[in-house]
Amino acid sequence: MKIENIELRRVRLPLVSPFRTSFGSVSEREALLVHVTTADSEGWAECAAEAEPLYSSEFLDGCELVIRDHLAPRLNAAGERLTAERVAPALAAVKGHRMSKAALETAILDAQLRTSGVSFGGYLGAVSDLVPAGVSVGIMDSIDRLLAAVEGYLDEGYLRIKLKIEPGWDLAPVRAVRERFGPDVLLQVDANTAYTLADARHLARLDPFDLLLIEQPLAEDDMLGHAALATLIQTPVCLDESIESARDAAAAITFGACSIINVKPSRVGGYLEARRIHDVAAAHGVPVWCGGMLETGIGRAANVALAGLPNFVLPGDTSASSRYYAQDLTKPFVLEDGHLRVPTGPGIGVEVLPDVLHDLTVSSSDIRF
Ligand code: SMG
Ligand code: MG
Repeated sequence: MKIENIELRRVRLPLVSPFRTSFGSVSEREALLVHVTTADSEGWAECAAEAEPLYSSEFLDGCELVIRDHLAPRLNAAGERLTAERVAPALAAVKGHRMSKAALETAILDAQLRTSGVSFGGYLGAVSDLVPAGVSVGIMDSIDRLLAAVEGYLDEGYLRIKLKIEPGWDLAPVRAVRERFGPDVLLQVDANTAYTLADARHLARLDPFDLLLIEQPLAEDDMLGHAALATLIQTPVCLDESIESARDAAAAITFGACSIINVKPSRVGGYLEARRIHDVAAAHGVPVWCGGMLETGIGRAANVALAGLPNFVLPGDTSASSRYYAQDLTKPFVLEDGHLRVPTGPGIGVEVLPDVLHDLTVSSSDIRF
C-alpha cells in the first residue's frame, strides 16, 4: 500500500454534560483525527489522547508532533511494502507514544480493509453482531444528581453502570446506587489511580456492594500494589492504565495484579495489540471488556467491532453517541435493547459526515508522502 497523504485534523465536540473523573472535568472533547489517503482508498482513525496529559503521558499537541516528526517519516521510509500489520514493526524504534501509533495503524488498517472489502469485525474475528453497552458515570456534585443520571441511563437500557470514584466520593455513591436500584444492576467503579495501597481497608468497605470490579484503584506503575490489594479486598481488581501491551497483561495476570482487563486499543498501540491482549487473557481464563475514551463515531465503530470478540464477556464503556454528543461525526450509534450493533461495512464501516466534520474542525494539516 502506498500512502499519498496523512491529514491530521483537530476537531472539537461539546459534550452533552461535563464528565468528571478523579483527574479532572471535561465539558468538550477535542480530538485528533488521522485521515490517510492511498492510491485507491482512504482510512480514518481517532487518536484517543486528550488535550492534557492527565489520563496518561500522551496529549494532543504531543501526538501531532510525534506523528509528524517521528512516526510518519518511518512509515514513509517503508514505502509500498507498508501494510497495517507492518506499521507497529516500522514504528517500534520509537519508545512509547502508543496512542499516536494506534491512530496511524488504525487509519491504515481502515484503508487496507476498505480496499479489500473486509470489515473490522471480520478482520479481528468478531463473533457477535450486537455488543452489550455499559455507561461510565462521572463524579457529580451531589448524590441526588448521580441518582438522576443513573436512573436516566437505566431507563435508556444500559446494561451496566460504572461509577467514577475518588477519595471522598466512593462508599456513599455506591451505597446510594445499590439502595435505589437494587442488587441486580451490574455495577462497577473506576478510580483512575486515585488511591494507594494504604487505602486497602477503606476499599474493602466496598466488598458488601457486590461490585463486578474495581478498575485501576492504584497508580499505573504499581503492579505489586494491585497484587497485594487483590488479596485484601473481595471486589475483583481490573486494570486499565497499567496495561500497555500483551506482555503487561501476561505479567499482571501472572502476578495476580488483576483478574479482569479493560482493553483500550488506543492505550496499547492499536487493534492488533488489543487482540493479542484479548488472546492472552482468554488463554488464562481472564475476562476482558472494551474501554472508552469519549470517542466520536469514528473511534467507536472500531471499538464496537473489537468488543465482538469472544472473550469480551463484560459490557464495555461503548455507549451510544447520544451519551456523549448531540451531533456525532458519523451517523449516531444507537442502543438496541441495551446493545450496539457491530458495523459490517468495509473497514470501520461508518462514514464521516462531511458537513459536520467541516463545522467542528479547529485546524488541519497535511503530511505528504
Ligand atoms: O468513552 O465512555 C467513555 C469514557 C469511559 O470512563 C471512561 N474512560 O479510565 O476508563 C477510563 C476513562 C478514561 C477517559 S476519562 C476522559
Ligand atoms: Mg478506566
